[in-house]
Formats: sequence, C-alpha cells, structure tokens
Amino acid sequence: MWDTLWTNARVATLRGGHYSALVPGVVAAASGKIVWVGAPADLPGRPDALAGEVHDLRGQWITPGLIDCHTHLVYAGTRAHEFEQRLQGATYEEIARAGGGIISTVTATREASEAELVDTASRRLKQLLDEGVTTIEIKSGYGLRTDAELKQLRVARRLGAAAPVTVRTTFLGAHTVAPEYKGRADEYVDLVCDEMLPAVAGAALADAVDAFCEGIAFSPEQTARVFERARALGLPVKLHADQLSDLGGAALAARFGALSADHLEYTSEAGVRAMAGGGTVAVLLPGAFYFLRETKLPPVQALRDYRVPIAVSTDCNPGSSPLTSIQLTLNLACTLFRLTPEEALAGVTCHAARALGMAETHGTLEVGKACDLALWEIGEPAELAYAMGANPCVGVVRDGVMRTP
Ligand code: DI6
Ligand code: FE
Repeated sequence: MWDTLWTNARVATLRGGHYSALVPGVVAAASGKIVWVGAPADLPGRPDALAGEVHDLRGQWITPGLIDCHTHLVYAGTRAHEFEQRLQGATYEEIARAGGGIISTVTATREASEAELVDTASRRLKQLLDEGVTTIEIKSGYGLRTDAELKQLRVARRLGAAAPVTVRTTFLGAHTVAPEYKGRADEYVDLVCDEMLPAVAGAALADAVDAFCEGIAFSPEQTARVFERARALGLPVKLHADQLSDLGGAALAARFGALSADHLEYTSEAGVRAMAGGGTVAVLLPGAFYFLRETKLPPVQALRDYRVPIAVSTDCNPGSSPLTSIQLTLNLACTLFRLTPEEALAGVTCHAARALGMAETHGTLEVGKACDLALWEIGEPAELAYAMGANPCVGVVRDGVMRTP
C-alpha cells in the first residue's frame, strides 16, 4: 500500500530535460519517495485500493518541485541607495571599488544577530516556497570573517530545519576581500584557505565551496588556491565566473570539475568547450543581468551546441538581484536570454539538481527519487514562464508531504 496518489493530473516529468508530458498522468508516493509515475490505465489497481490518500487534481499540472540553485538568501540590510546611485549613472564596479557594494552588506550582516538573519531570510524563503520551490542553495559570503561566515552558514542550516525545504549550503568566503585586508588580497586568501575552510569543513556547515573570480574580487590564481584547499577537504566547487569580464573563469571551474559555473555573460566559446569537457553545469542568472542593466548576453547557443546543461536561478542577493520570484526568473530567462519555456523549466528542475550534485535523487519525476512536486493551475507548462506576477502554484509536496501555499 502506497501513502499518497495524485490522479487526473497532467504530469511534466522533465526526464532528460524535456516536459515528457503524461496527459493524463498519475504520481504516487511512499515513505517520501516516488513509487509510481505513469498513465492511469497502467495502474496496478484502483487508486483507493493502492494508496491511503488519493487526490483528484482535475487536470492540474504536476512538475518536479522547483530548485533554486544559486542564492545569497542570508544577509542583513538593503542596497536600495546603491540602486538609486546606479540609476544616476554609477556602475556596480564603481560602487564596489568605492567601498560600497558587497562590503556594505558585509557590515550589516556582521552586526546582525543569528535570530535577525533567520527572520529576514525566512520571509524571502517563504516567497520562494509559495512559488513551488522545494530545494534551495544558500551561500555565505557576507561575513568575510570566520565567525561571521560560520554564522551565515548556521542560519542557512536552521532555515532548512525549520521550513519544508531542502537546503544546500555553499561557503563563499572568497566573495570579495574583507575590509581588514584591503590591498592584501593574497593574505585574505590565506585566511580563507588556512582558517575559514578548515573551520567550515570541520563543522560540516558547507556542502560546496564557491568564489567570485573577477577584477573586483579574486584572480584566477587566487581562486585556484581556494579550490585546491576545498578539494583537499573533499568539498565540491562552483564559481561566479565571467560575470563582468572574461578572466577564463568558466574554464578554470571546469578544470576543477566544478559542479557549476555561474553568470557566464563574458564566457568565450573555449570556456564553454571546457565546461562540456568538465561536466560543469551552466547556471544563468537573468535577474542580475536585468538589474545591472547588462547588455552582454551569455553564450546560450554555444552552451546548447556543446550540450552543456543550462540551469537558471534567482541569484537572490541585495546588490545585483533582489529577486525572490522563481517564476519571474523563468520569464526573464526566456525574454532576456531567449531560452524556450521548456529549457527554462528544465533549468529550475533537472539541470538545477545537477548543479547541486543532486541529479540522482531530485529534479525529475522518476521512481526512486524524492517525492518533491509542485502543483499548478495552468493550461500548459509554458504558462510558468509566460506570466509575470501571477502565482498559479496550488500545492507543494516535499518528501511526499503535501501543503497548500
Ligand atoms: N556576483 C553577484 O551577482 C553577487 N555576488 C557575486 O559575486 C552580488 C553580490 C552583491 O552585490 O551583494
Ligand atoms: Fe551570486
């Protein structure tokens, strides 16, 4: 006997990155896992004889629960004043070089208590969960001091313990040079490698390690040092690569077998080829592209040509993408980057799972995977990317347990 069965649904399984729609379709769960997906005619018995609980979805769509694979969800303060400065003509890089930018959020985040950070991040998280998100990655990187980086990661873990969501944490101590180390980037990288990384790994607070490889942050050589140490500690890596300029970040990430290389606006074809060889997922972040009024498009066609899986994410952060809507992110990915709605949905399901190293257990509707589902009042899956500001999510299932947003 199964626990729960959803009937009369239309099911987009996302197997192989495609809708692979079952119309009508049935999904069943037992002990939090998917135990059956298919056409009603193939069910081995009558629904009410097969499961303790049966939900008639009357034609609603089921997709895998959505996965937001790149966020900086935990921070204090806002950067609305910098938004105003940028509207007056200042650039993101100018503001960063003048001591604002990431550093202003670091100051606020260091001062905030763990409870305050939990409180503000929970509100942002709730918006994402109400839109069908069941897994989220959360980075540190606004502490830039061992205690403050650990605090951010603890908050991220607490969010996962308190809400119906799977949280993957990423240590981003190499986000930018800490103010105390201004002009001494190499010494700061020593601190990241010799103190922060061992502390984070020792406390089992990070599932992966990220860095910002950029003119206003860390060179490829400094990034490689962080990656070497991460590898020695057994932690997978990923990279903020080629967002504002091409420093060869995508190829560097690929060389370390990175889970993902993210942003990629300035990535060359050689970088894309390297990613294909390294099995590295491309994570596109249209919210940051939009909010920074970037005009250089990421190499979407090259990513397709080299068959690099494309994930899509909010990049939720106060400076370059104050975005807490995964559905608006789908729309931006299509409108700005010309992804198809099907590619965009694959970008927040199966390919996002791969970007987190979770492809075996999450991201598609297949027997044996976690029963994480989003239920939608829509006529066709393209509506998820088409609408702006509507929320057709009518149910969310995580590990087999259903709730209504
Ligand atoms: N690139 C980004 O877009 C975010 N971090 C990064 O390395 C922005 C972070 C911020 O501006 O606070
Ligand atoms: Fe980011």
